[in-house]
Amino acid sequence: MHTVRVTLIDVPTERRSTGGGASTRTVFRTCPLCEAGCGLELTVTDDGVTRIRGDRNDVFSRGYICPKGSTLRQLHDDPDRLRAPLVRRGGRHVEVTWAEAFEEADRVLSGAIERHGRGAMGVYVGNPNAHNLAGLLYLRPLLKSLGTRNVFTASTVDQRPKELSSAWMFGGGLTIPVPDIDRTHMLVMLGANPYESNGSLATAPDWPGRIEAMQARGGRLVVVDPRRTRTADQADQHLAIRPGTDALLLAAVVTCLARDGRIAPGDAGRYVAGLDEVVRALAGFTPESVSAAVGIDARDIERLAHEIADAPSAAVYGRIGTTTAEFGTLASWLVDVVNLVTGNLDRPGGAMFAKAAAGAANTRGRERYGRGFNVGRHRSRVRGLAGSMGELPVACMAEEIDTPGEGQLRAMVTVAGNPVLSTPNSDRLDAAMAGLDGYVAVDIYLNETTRHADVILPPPSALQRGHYDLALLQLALHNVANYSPPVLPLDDGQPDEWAILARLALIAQGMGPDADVEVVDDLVVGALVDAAVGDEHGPVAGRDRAEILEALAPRTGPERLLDLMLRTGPYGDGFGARAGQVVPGVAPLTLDVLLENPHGVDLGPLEPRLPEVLRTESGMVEVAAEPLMADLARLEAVLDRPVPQAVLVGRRDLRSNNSWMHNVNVLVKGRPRCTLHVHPDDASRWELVDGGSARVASRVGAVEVPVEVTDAVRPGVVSLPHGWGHDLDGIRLEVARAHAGTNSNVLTDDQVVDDLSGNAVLNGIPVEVGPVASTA
Ligand SMILES: Nc1nc2c(c(=O)[nH]1)N[C@H]1C(S)=C(S)[C@@H](COP(=O)(O)OP(=O)(O)OC[C@H]3O[C@@H](n4cnc5c(=O)[nH]c(N)nc54)[C@H](O)[C@@H]3O)O[C@H]1N2
Ligand SMILES: Nc1nc2c(c(=O)[nH]1)N[C@H]1C(S)=C(S)[C@@H](COP(=O)(O)OP(=O)(O)OC[C@H]3O[C@@H](n4cnc5c(=O)[nH]c(N)nc54)[C@H](O)[C@@H]3O)O[C@H]1N2
Ligand code: SF4
Ligand SMILES: [Mo]
Repeated sequence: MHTVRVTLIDVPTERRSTGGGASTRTVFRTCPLCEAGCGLELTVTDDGVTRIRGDRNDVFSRGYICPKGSTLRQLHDDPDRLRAPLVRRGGRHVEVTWAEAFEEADRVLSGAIERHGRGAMGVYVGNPNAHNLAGLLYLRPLLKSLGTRNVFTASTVDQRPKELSSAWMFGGGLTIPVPDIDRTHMLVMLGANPYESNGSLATAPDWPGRIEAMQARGGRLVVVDPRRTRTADQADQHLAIRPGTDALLLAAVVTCLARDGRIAPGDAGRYVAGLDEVVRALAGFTPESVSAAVGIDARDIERLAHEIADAPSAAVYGRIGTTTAEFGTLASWLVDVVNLVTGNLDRPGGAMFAKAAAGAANTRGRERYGRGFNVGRHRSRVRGLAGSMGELPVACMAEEIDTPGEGQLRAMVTVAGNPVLSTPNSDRLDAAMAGLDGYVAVDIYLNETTRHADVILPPPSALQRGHYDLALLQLALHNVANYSPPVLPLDDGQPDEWAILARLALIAQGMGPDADVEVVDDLVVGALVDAAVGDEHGPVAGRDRAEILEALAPRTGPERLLDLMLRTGPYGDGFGARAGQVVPGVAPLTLDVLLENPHGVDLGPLEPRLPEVLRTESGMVEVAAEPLMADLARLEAVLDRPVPQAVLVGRRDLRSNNSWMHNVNVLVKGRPRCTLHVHPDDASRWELVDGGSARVASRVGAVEVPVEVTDAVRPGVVSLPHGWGHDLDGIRLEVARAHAGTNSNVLTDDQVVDDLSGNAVLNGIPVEVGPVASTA
């Protein structure tokens, strides 16, 4: 069978030395494991990668690295990482050749399409796709070829609320303002713990260093979190909010400022429509009226409001604790409203928009104006949940599979996802997936989800592919561009991940397992070139398609697409159209320019982008977008709702990464990390002891977990991390199994979502907690 390889390009600046027969080279690449995007320096010998440390010369990370960064080597060497495809035979997964695997994938997918129709096909796309050019660029042809609307992604257990509020306000789902930490005088952080997570929806390496530098300049950090996290420990003030109530807090901040006549949007105000309407609509949410519900003294709310308004600059930033919540979209919106009314939107030191070198919708087409944005054009079959951005909320995936009837989901494709551990009511989803009529997984592990697959197609390891943070650099705190070529070659016969996706697309189109994947690649690049030459505002408007394609040759695969996007991007060479430098000292960008700069290219600090960044119909920041305003009634209704005995929230640990890095021994050794944090007062009330076990039950499930008594969690709140529970049959994760932990998503409720976005509510889950009933 014909396999395709991305041409390995030698880094011109890499150092090579030869001694004792073994050649040693030093290469640089961006870490793809989390959103921080740190530069790594790798030592590579004939035996493979022998050392990984932070790249001191990286233009963005300057040597910073976390304990996960150096484990790219352990991940590559992990004996459990799949190197050959698996198919299920007689209930067991066995290794087969790539040709056999694609034939089986064809039987499974074409068979399911024939038996049940395309409407019965479903797809789940997981988080690592956001860090992978293959996923970002070649999933679309696969989804199109499958011809189904049952598309689910990890976005709806994550940031969908922020994408929606941004799309309504600014006209683009990734047009998300990021906190300008490096220049701000005050950072207010809600539901984020970058000392563990390394930051999210705001790309920057070394949050701890940046925050501490801000404080050393005299800046203040305020952390709003029901737990006293490591980030909160560093804060000048910690407000231990009641889970799920950030929208109330932020609404009260706005009202407090309005009462004091301090609504002052500054320069951004010129481009804002509907601010008065918003201020009026929030008037009922006062520090006094929300105080009991949010669990924060009204005076502290007033003080917070005044401090933000008084600071020479301030940036309010919200993350997982605010988005995976009942009012996730309102909270996401109100974060930006507070930034706006205090004059901090789009100014240095406030919340600003990155200008990415490649792939950003807010640098394409006509400046300022766009088409507007809607949700709910497509609704889920069983519950009628609103879809958005071409996807349905993953909280309804299980019911779409296990509820019979016309349109029932009967076959699945998952790509880099582990929804059995990462989405709500996992037991239900686990059972549902076991009942599928066909399932093809693209994944590096036989894990809790892929154990249900008929075929598992493993892509190469991260060290065997090129890397460019196409998505995350759109949210960077400083404009940079950095491409890393593959460090190690592909194994014999191993298709690259993009080629796996392309081949599945051909299979889904009914073209069989042997069709030429280059056809898909050519279609993808052709469509992008057409869009570029058809963009009358772009640098290659009206140019000849063949000429552009010729200029991109002989590259193929993701690198060809990236070169195109860089060259037609805001700093690109425009294929000759842009001769002068956009950024002083930086040559107009092409992929070759990035290859010549293995430590990255510095494109400068963020600059104000209003109004050109907008793509709204009106050309204004639509702060009073109708769906947001309409949802305020739902928020008002919770003001006097009774408080449950206890609510569950999550947490992250620096040495973990969602569900899939627990098979790396250096990360899981030591004390167990999957414990239930319980406040001492609650522990005595519920008869729990440190080191003992607790039973935690929610509407949908119950678990038994080890207890860690700590005053770092607010009374009435318990915390359990997600991504654990590696004790299921049929998985191949030896290290993880020995540190199995408990799956917190057995407790989260698939029926409770943020109504506006359909995003799962993973924090603030009502639970009952008690001792484990002693057995004989
Ligand atoms: N080490 C590590 N790093 C990671 C990941 C990982 O699993 N491990 N995952 C990556 C991914 S996919 C993401 S999306 C990012 C997430 O990045 P972050 O959002 O920084 O992640 P968390 O550490 O979960 O922080 C969420 C915080 O919200 C708090 N919280 C819970 N409920 C509420 C609430 O109602 N209100 C408020 N104000 N706070 C609340 C929690 O106590 C927690 O401290 O991290 C990324 N980085
Ligand atoms: N209770 C609770 N649940 C949560 C969260 C929470 O805070 N609390 N956080 C949510 C968030 S923010 C997220 S993003 C989701 C994540 O949800 P998912 O994306 O479903 O889960 P991951 O654990 O990231 O699983 C990634 C999968 O990709 C595979 N993989 C890793 N690298 C590659 C690769 O290069 N190619 C391919 N093809 N596969 C690869 C891994 O083996 C694993 O199966 O979890 C969510 N779930
Ligand atoms: S912070 Fe994130 S990007 Fe940086 S080394 Fe750690 S895992 Fe990699
Ligand atoms: Mo995430």
